[in-house]
Parts: sequence; C-alpha cells; structure tokens
Amino acid sequence: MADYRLHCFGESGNSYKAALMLELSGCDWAPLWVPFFEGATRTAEWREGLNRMGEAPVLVHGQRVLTQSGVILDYLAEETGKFAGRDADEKREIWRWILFDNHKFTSYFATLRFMLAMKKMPESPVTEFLRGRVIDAYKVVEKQLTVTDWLTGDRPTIADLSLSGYVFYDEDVGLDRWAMFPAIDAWRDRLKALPGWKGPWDLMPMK
Ligand SMILES: N[C@@H](CCC(=O)N[C@@H](CS)C(=O)NCC(=O)O)C(=O)O
Repeated sequence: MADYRLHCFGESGNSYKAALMLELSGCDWAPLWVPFFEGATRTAEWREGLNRMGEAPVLVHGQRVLTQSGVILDYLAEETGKFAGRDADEKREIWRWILFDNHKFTSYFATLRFMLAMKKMPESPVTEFLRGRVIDAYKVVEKQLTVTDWLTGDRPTIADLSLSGYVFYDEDVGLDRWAMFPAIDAWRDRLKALPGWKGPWDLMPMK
C-alpha cells in the first residue's frame, strides 16, 4: 500500500494542489477516486469517517487523516522538507497567500466554474458578481507576480502549489484569463517547468 493515499477526483483543483505536492516531492502516493458528482462527500460514511466538513481532498498517512488543502500542503512540507518556508517569517508569508487563495483566488473561480461548466447554469447576477471577484483576486496575484517570480520570493513554495489548483483547467467561464493576466500565465509556465510537473488529468482519476 502507498505511504500516502489521497481521496480526490480529477475535476477538483483543491485536490490537485495536494496531488501536485505529493508528485513533485517524490512521495509514494496513490489517488483514491471520490465519486463526488454522485454525492460521495454528502454521505454519513464520508462525513463521519473522513471529513465532517464534507469536502475533498482528504489525505491519509498512517493513522493521520488530514483535510483542507492548505493544512495538507503544510503537513507535507514539514514531512518532506520540500516547498517549505525557511523560517517563521517565510512560513507566515506562505500562510498569507494560502489563506488569500482559499478565500478568494481559488474559491471565487472554482464556484464560477462549478456553476457554469459543471452545473451548466445560465449567466445570472450571481455569475456576473463572481466573475468580478475572480478578476479582482487575479489582479492581486498578477501584481505580486510582476514583483517576484514566485508568490513569496525567488523559489516555489507550497503557496505556489496552493494557488495553482485551478490554473490548469481551461473550461470556458467567460474570461480570457491568460490574455488578461500575463504575469500569472508566465508563472504557469514556470510551474510546468518544475521537474516532475503533471497536470490534474495526469495525476487524478476523472469521471
Ligand atoms: N478549503 C477547502 C475547499 C475544499 C473544497 O471545497 N472541495 C470541494 C471539491 S473541489 C468540495 O468537496 N466541495 C463540497 C461542498 O462544497 O459541498 C480545501 O482547500 O481543501
């Protein structure tokens, strides 16, 4: 059995953050497919056995069951020594970006994508609002990436892996993200150039 088992599914950018970290760090890991669209994370089995918050990803390592991609990334950085902050200040800086990612950068985009590309909902004031929030969050990251190559400085950390969750999916959500945000696009190329990089579709089973 693999050392690390990641409950995940290919459409999940939040799962991809953990999958990419495991892969780039050379961990012995295996994905376990979550039938998310069949309601797996809503079952009592999931909520009582794996994650009371009702979300994927879930990482199992020995007796540990970890949820929240940011916590998983932090744990793996500690375990492997890869993509970690070098001191307390850098660790705090990394957490600033992970929190911003979870609140805004990933969250607004993932919700917009879920509504339009997964649920095939029509455009509405809600999608319009979310698109505006995506643009605002992307502007913040664009600005940072014109100052530094990676989010917290001159080398990639788990902050970069966290924000990379949804930047390799290309469903149409009414935004030409890479034309609008060239510094983020260039950062995507830097991510892709990391040794061992793979896209979400190559790391996790899809429906
Ligand atoms: N902040 C969480 C977000 C996890 C999340 O929202 N996962 C989605 C799948 S990508 C989910 O399970 N959603 C279920 C729901 O919102 O009910 C993390 O980073 O792990």
